[in-house]
Amino acid sequence: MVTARVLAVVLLGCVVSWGDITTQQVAFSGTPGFSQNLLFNQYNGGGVLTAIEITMFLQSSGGSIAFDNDGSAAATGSATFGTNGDLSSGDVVLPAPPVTTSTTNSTGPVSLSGNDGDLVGQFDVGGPDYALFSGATVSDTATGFVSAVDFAAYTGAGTYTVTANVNGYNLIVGLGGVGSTFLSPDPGSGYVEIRYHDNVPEPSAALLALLGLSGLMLRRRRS
Ligand SMILES: [Ca+2]
Ligand SMILES: [Ca+2]
Repeated sequence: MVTARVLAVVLLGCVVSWGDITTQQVAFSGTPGFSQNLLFNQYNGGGVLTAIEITMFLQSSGGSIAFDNDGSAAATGSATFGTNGDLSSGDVVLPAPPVTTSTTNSTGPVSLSGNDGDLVGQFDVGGPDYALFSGATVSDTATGFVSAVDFAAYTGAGTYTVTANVNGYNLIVGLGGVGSTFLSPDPGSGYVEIRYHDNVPEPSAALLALLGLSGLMLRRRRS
């Protein structure tokens, strides 16, 4: 009776499929303000796709923002700067909401004295009316899932292109009338990773287990 139950469980195993994940990772790099085409293989695993997961990893290092106050009054404020990353494709429909990444450096409070006598309208380095902030190495990761209605373009024996778009940004709060220069960080390294989750029936493994159990039962009957 017990062996019959075990046999039923193993038989069930023949029809239950095994989940599998296939991962592809393609790197990008460049100076912000770039779009880089990344080539991926379509899903050709012979199973049933259950999910398509798209991840963007963006890392930037360095960059800087500098201020020179040309006004006579002292000025205060703050700034953030870094890189923004997003994905686009003419071949496949990407996840919604979109997969976007953003690296952030923050200056914290910026306090500048009034113009210290340098030329107004000309960015001048140095003095108490000047400040420079350098960026660190910062990163961000975002993941999204493709809608099941859009799986068809991801399936087949060919390839498709996903474009990584990376741009520098800076956001200054306060510091009205203060001149600034911004140097975009180097994104350094980044990648887009696409993971296919599928269900692949594995009858051979279940069959082997079944055969082994049958052999065991036969041996027990003989003894
Ligand atoms: Ca000045
Ligand atoms: Ca100055």
